[in-house]
Amino acid sequence: MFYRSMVLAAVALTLACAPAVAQDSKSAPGAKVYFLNLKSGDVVSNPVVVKFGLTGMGIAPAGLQGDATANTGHHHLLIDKELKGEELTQPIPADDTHVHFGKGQTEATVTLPPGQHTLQLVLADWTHIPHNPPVMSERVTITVK
Ligand SMILES: [Cu+2]
Repeated sequence: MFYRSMVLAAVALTLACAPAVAQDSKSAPGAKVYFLNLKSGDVVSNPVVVKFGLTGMGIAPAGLQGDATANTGHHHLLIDKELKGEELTQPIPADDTHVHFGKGQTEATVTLPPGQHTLQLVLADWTHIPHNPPVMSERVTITVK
């Protein structure tokens, strides 16, 4: 019984601490993330190579923490998605439309269904939570042949 309570307390404590940690990841003033090789209106073919640009902050793999990761993050590619409001203070989901580059990758190759798609880059900290204020690229609209 005692151990069970301890486990529940530990879980509760972890959940309670998560938002506090998140608020500590400030972005660097003027930091920018952007697409190096894509802009709105581009017509592309599969597979689509997407190159990530970043100035004013650095890249660090997900999961690393400590002073060394100040002013760093890893890239996320949003495909036909947007993050708004509360979503910007929580870990970015991981699925086909929210792609994480937690090893610190700076480019990706994706295959998209033919047609129009929006792409946006979001930098997030080692816990996958966007910085405050968030560092996001413009949303670009491309057409896949
Ligand atoms: Cu992530």
